[in-house]
Parts: sequence; C-alpha cells; structure tokens
Amino acid sequence: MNRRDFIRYNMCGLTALAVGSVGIPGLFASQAEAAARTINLSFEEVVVEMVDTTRVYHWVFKSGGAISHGFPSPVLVARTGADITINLTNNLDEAHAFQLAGTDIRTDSIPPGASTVLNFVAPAAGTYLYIDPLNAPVNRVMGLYGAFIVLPPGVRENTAVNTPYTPPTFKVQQLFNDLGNTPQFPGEPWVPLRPEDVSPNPDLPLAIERLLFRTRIWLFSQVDPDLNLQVRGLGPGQIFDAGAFRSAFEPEYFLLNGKAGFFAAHDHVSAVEGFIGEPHLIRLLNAGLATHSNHLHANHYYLLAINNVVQNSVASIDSMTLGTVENDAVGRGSLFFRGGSTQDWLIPFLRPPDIPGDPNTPLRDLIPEELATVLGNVLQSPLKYPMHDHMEQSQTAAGGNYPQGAITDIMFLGDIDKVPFPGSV
Ligand SMILES: [Cu+2]
Repeated sequence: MNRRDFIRYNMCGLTALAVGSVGIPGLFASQAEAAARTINLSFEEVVVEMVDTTRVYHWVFKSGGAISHGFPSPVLVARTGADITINLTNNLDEAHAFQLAGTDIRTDSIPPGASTVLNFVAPAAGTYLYIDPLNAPVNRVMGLYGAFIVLPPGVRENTAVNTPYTPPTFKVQQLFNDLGNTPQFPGEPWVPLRPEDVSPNPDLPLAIERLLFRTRIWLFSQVDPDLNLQVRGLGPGQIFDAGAFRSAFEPEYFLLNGKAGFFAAHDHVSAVEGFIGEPHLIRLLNAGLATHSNHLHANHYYLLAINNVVQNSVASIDSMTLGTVENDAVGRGSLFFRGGSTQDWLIPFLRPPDIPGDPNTPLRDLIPEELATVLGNVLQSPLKYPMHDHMEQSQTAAGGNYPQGAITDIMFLGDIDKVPFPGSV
C-alpha cells in the first residue's frame, strides 16, 4: 500500500532541538535533548491546515523523538565548533537530501527507504536554513526546510558573550556594547539566553523559551496548494519538473513560522514582546520562492547580518528586502538591492519615537487615557505595532483581506522601569 494513503493532520508551530549542545547548559528543558550530539531526522509527509482551514499536503523533516510531525520542521540549535551527527531516513517515495543552505555541509541523494549519516562541525555563529536541495526549488518549497541556529562558542548560562557572532565586526560589537550603556540606548544589554536568575516566560514553549528570551526566529514560506496537490498525485519515483513548478508557482498562503494572520500575530513564539529598553535579536529566514520586504513599525532596527555576513556598516532602517535561496545566488548588488535568504536584525526597543511629549515622563503618566481606551472590546494597552511585509500579496490569504498573511506584532509591555502598562498584567 502506498504510504501516501496514511496522511496525518497536523497542528503548526515552532519546536526546537539542540544538537551537539553539551556546552549550553540549561538551554533545553529536557536533559535528553540537551545531551544529544546525535539527532535523528526523517523525511515525512503531512497535511497542514492553512489559515482558512484549507488542508494542504506537505513534506517535512521530523525529529526522531517527536510524537507527531511538526510543521514547520524543528529549529536546530548548536554552538560553533560542535561536532554534530544527523541520522537521516527517507520515508518518502523519491530521493531526498539534506543541506545547510549556502554551505558545503550536505548529504548525497538518499533513495526512498534508505538512511544516511551526516557528520559535520557547526559553522560560524549565525542564522542558517537547512533544506532539501534536490530538484530545487520543489523539495524545499514542499516543506523540507527549517532554521538552524548557531550560537557563539563562548555562550554560557550567565554569559559574557553580548553579540550573536564569532567574531562580530567592529561596528556590530560597538552597537551591542552601547546597549544599556549609552544615553541613546537606555535600558539593558542584549543577552543570547535567558539568565538563570530570571524566571522562564510561561507563554513560550519550554523547549525553546531560553533561546527566545531576547530573540525571535521568523521563518517565512509560501504555499501554492494546487502545486502541492499535483506533487502528491505523482507515482513513486516520479518527480515534478522544477522549471514547470517555478513558473506555475502562485502562492496563496504566506506563512511566518508556519502560521498566518491572527495566528502568527498572536503567537508568543513569533510576536516580539518586551519593555522599553529590552533589545531583541530577530533572525529572519526565507525558505520559499517569493521575495519579502519586511517592514517594522514603532522602532527602526539595525541590520546586523545578511546571509551570515556580519555587516561592516550597520544601517538603521525600517524595511529590507529578504530574497530567496535562488535570488541570493545571483544579482548581488548594493546593500539595498541585494537579496538574501537570511538576515539578522537588532530591535533596540526604544520608546516609540512617534509618541509626542516629554521623553522623561513615563508613558503610563504621559498617555494614560490612550492606554485605557477600549476600541471594539480591545484595550489599547499594551502598545502593539505590526511587522508586515510591503510585498502586498503576502498580507492576504487566497485573495482575502489584510491581515491574513505573513504578519506579526511588536508589543511594548511597559515603561523602562519595568512598570507594566495597564493591559500587560
Ligand atoms: Cu506599515
């Protein structure tokens, strides 16, 4: 019997696995996960529910310990220099492979039903996509992608490492040194992991909350349900023509960490939530075929790295084009026309500068009526602003209305002295 007769319906959300992570004590809740130098991933099929309840056939990487197939595939977290072993098993009907995009770290083609072992040393600290590079872009766009986060080797529970890189450029190091130490960046420095003496955020999944203390991962992808249906209909061993796939690709769904619209905006894993003066690192990845241009309200951000190239000149901007694996390989031009499949941003979490009034008066005293206002049953506190994409089609789903696509919130919970706004408690 064809294994495609056994389709599993699936809930979405970001999960994570540490790999080669013995040196990151306490990063993961489970000791078994924390001690693993070896992880098992398999290529599987799954049906994923879209924002309008349409169910769409996908392929995913499933982790060995997982009870169900997650979507998107698990976030893998490692430290630079760690020895890593990934056992890969192909449970699909055609050949597949694994690659850390933009690197030489990859397997050969794995036939249906076969397994292989990939050994490698974790590369420089940064934000990587792992993908199936075969029959590009078909296998990747069908769902065989995930985030691979590499932390600096010196990262510790109470860390002296105050940037995400090894090594940062001079200006990126200076920017992080200035956080919390200069008049323009009042508040706190950035930290790579939740410190031991701070309680976990109960709104975040235990498996990943420590990493997400002052960090978010935004993994973008797009779905054309008609093409996925056609791929599902192929017989064993048949592959979909890559050129035909690319030219027919008309995405109807635009996902951020596997979710869209309301569900992406209100997912604590994706939405950025902090008090004024709590800087956040955002790791953006584009696994799909459509270019994004992500725009942030409330604060300008600093563009730290593009495709793990840490920038020499750190631009303070509010929008940036995020290319794809394909258009990253060509057309490298000036900074603002250069596509890329990953970027890192630093959001300084300054008090939103568009709020007029005495900058020394806390917002709770400066705008108490605004914070207490209720519009359509929604209290206007905490202060919420959107991150949305200026590529307009990505903001809707299947021709629907904004905001049903790739969008999330940036949320200010309270003033710099940690007194929450009325709606934050
Ligand atoms: Cu806007």
